[in-house]
Amino acid sequence: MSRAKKKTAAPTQPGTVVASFGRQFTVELADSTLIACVTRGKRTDIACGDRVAVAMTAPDQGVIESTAPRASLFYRSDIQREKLIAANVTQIVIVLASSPPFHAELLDRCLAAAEEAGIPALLALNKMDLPAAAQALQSLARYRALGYDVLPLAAKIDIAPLRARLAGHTSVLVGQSGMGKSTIINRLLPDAAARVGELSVALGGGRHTTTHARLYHLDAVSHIIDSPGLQEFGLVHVAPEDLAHAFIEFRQHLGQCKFNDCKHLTEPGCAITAAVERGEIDAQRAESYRKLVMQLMKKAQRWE
Ligand SMILES: Nc1nc2c(ncn2[C@@H]2O[C@H](COP(=O)(O)OP(=O)(O)OP(=O)(O)O)[C@@H](O)[C@H]2O)c(=O)[nH]1
Ligand SMILES: [Mg+2]
Ligand SMILES: [Zn+2]
Repeated sequence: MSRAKKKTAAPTQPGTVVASFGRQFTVELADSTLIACVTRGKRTDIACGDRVAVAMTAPDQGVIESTAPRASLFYRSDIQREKLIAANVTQIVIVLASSPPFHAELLDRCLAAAEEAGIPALLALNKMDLPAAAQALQSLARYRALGYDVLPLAAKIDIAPLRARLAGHTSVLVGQSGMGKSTIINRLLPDAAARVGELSVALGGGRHTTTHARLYHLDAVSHIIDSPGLQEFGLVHVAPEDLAHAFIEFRQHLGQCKFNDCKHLTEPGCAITAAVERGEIDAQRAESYRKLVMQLMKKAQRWE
């Protein structure tokens, strides 16, 4: 038997991360108590929705000792670093709006990330009460044609259509700033008081914007995470061949290019380019894919 005394680990309690502020986290214990937590070392790879073990250091403070294996992880990555958005979600709700206009390229990136993570996505087109709504809905026809679920919504007027789609899920709301994510939270949970982007006297005329992810409970089996508005969405963690697969309409054409390692950029004999030319793949979607691949290749050059 070893003579070295085994260090006894501090007793821990299981909990769920319900808010993440960079290196600080709020963990909810089984009895609903909220604990302000830091991590061991300088770990930052913990996300809202993670199930963790907490060692208490004070009645309302603790240290996250470990995280449980995740059923899913939704994240983005740029050249410098990875940004974890939410863990263990079963549905990604991409919130779009008729006004301000949404960026189709960002939508394509969110969808590719959802495909890559194996998490189903729902496209919620919010602010259907505004005049620009009809045109915005029309612009989503091509996503519908691909099989993506599009839900027209006016969160301010009636949240019921979305509520029905959240039952039994842990959902994360993602999208650009100002699309109405926090408004959705407030309509679902009037007590949540999530800050929404109304003009604020306190902010000297500035707008409230969500600065960190937060998990809310809708009922015992349905949960929803609000997240800060996305300004960028890199996918440099995804290999080029997986990226092509994440654009679902590419799949049926893959393996048919002249070159085995075709990246579907300007290579001759590319089956994706041919499908775009025949009108079978939307040119804008192909362009979204190409921009992602070019970003990836830039990264590869850096590290080689
Ligand atoms: N007309 C209309 N306005 C809405 C609707 N839903 C939200 N808004 C408005 O859109 C603005 C932005 O709403 P937020 O909920 O703060 O948007 P957000 O997506 O949380 O924005 P970030 O936190 O910055 O990412 C606010 O002024 C809301 O009142 C809607 O259904 N119709
Ligand atoms: Mg918000
Ligand atoms: Zn190709």
